[in-house]
Amino acid sequence: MKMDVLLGLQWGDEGKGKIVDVLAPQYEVVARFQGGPNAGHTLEFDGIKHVLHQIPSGIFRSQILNIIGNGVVLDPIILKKEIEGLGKFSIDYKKNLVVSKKATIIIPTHKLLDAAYEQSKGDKKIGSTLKGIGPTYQDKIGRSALRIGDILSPDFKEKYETLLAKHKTTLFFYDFSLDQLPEMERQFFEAVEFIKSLNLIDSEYVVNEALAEKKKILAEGAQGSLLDIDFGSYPFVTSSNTMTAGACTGLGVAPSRIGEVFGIFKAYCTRVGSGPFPTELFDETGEAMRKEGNEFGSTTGRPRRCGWLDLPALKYSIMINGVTQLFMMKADVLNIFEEILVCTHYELPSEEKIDRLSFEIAELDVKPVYRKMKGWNCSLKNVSSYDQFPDELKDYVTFLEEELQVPIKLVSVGPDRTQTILR
Ligand code: 2SA
Ligand code: MG
Repeated sequence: MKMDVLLGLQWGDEGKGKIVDVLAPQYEVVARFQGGPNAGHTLEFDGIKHVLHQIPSGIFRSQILNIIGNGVVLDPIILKKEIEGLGKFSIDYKKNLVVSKKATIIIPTHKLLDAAYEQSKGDKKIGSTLKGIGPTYQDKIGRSALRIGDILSPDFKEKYETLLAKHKTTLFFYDFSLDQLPEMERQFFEAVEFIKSLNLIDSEYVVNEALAEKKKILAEGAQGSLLDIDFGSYPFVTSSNTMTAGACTGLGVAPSRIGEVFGIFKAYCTRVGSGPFPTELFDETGEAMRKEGNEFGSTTGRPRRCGWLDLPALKYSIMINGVTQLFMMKADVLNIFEEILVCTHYELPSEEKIDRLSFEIAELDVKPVYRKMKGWNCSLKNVSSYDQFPDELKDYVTFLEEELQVPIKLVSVGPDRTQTILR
């Protein structure tokens, strides 16, 4: 049996939460492999809207085992709050949620460091979610981080103090206030006690044993491929590998065990945080997209930057991830436009046209080259099959498929589970 992977192909917020929830009935295991509380996966069903940050999106289905894998950076305070927030759904989280002992812990000072680093960057700031993601991965790679398994050790407090002392030196250097720290620490240690009551496991064994038992596993990506630490628009990226390869290292699954790779993209583009965005719209069209798509960060509430679909970027993401099926989200947001633009190339200042994301591109002032298409400009509310799509939407889908050379198997026409059209 192979493990399928579901990823965002843009800058995050493509609608991964919704799709995991839609696909979940086909799976027995859903696993998160990277990122942490910076993620905001929104699910809507039965008139309820729920945002998950660290808990995998299979949690609302009682037959699914949800794994927080080793590649994740976990904030105990936020996890405790998230689990408490699930109270009203009668979910048996002790049975349906497990956490890798090898996941890395976000301690309170990681969040302060995130803020200190951002502040020091001034207008070059990354636009981090301030959840401590970068500093925690930094400690992981620097071999000084704490891991979930450490909370069970009698000398956890000592290990914590060692890391804290290191952080305090840096915070002192940045002249960053520690006023909030005592309250954050109180919450942290309370949450750590709570986490001890969860099912803490060696998830690589659970995942591989599940594969050997022919169980179906879905790896749920967070953020998007263009925020990948290696291939995103560095340094305006997150600190993990958000791509398919990250699912291997973040769960302990061999590359030969990867099955389908579902690539999720929005019918347009959004980005929250700083960094290059060639098709960004600064006019009323962008404003209309933000309003129609309710494009505000689900973790931080920040307004998302909006723009037309960027094919060179999408092709790049498909290439590095080995995408086998595409899922197009939020088609309905484009209902309002009479004309829809798709970026097929970038024009360099030298007037040369390219469609590659080269190392230099971030530094260059590239202009998007657009293909104009007629919009469908009508509601998709009553559409329940592909046959009922307006012709212009069908043209949009087939044009993208030809360009991307990967089948678009699903088109989402609204936030609810039911507003999902399979092809
Ligand atoms: P970080 O916090 O260190 O990972 O930030 C680094 C960059 O990664 C971006 N990033 C995200 N982009 C889109 N969505 C994300 N999740 C939330 C959401 C974000 C929110 O679902 O809406 O609520 O604002 C996410 N997480 C990280 C971030 O903007 C930085 O550009
Ligand atoms: Mg999101």
